[in-house]
Amino acid sequence: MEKLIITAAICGAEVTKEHNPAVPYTKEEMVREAKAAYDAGAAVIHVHVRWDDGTPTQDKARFAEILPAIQEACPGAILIPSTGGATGMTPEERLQPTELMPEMATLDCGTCNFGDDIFVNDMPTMRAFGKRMLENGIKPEYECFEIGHLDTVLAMAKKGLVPGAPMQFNFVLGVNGCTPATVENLAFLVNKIPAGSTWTVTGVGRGAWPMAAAGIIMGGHVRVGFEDNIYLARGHKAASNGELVAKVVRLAKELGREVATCDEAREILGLKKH
Ligand code: KMH
Ligand code: ZN
Repeated sequence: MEKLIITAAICGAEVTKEHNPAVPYTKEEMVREAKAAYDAGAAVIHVHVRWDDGTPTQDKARFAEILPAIQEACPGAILIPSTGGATGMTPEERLQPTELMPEMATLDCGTCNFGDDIFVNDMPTMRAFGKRMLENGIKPEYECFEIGHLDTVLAMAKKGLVPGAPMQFNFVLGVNGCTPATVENLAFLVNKIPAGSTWTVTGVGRGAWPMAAAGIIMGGHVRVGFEDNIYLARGHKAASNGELVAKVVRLAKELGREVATCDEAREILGLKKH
């Protein structure tokens, strides 16, 4: 089986220090959490940024300050800035990190409920994001929260509206109001992706560890991190993103799957050598 790529989603836009005091807001905290995840075995860091008070932002200058600092602390790591941002942000606001020409960025594949909010990714938004990524040579990570999201982006790829093969999907399962984090749902999605694609699974909340185990044994890749889950085990909050990544490494070892280095992850994802 291909080696396992571990992604750390170190802060997200929704989780706060009130949920877990280790959630990073400042540049220093972001670097600390990224490095802890990298040192533990993460090859990919999914990056949202916040202002120092914790407010989520897609500000280009804030990304321009934090992405290089993370890269310096984590040589060779693949950084995937978010274009999802937080619910309620405009498409223009969300697209800002793509102006920095990252090698990858997320592309969210459809509108969905998101807890009490609605995460809007209508067709004009998706076409604009696809166009930007084609123009700027950015490989998208296609975020699918619902089964219909996958069909939508596959149809867009066929029409050349978003970058095509080899495609990287992230199945985010267990968001309140979206597809539940079950092995059955994950298998359904995985069976629909084109040959030669790669996929990652993200289990949200209590779905985190069952989905991590499923991703490992099904030959996919795994994302963990405070964006998705703050617990190392039931009732036990993680002290860092590094602890969450270290648990994936332990699970992989127990289940006989080797963990990919950054260089190996680049090769698996079809990215340039660093
Ligand atoms: N914060 C969520 C509303 C992404 O990074 O592209 C969207 C999100 C997805 O986190
Ligand atoms: Zn995200």
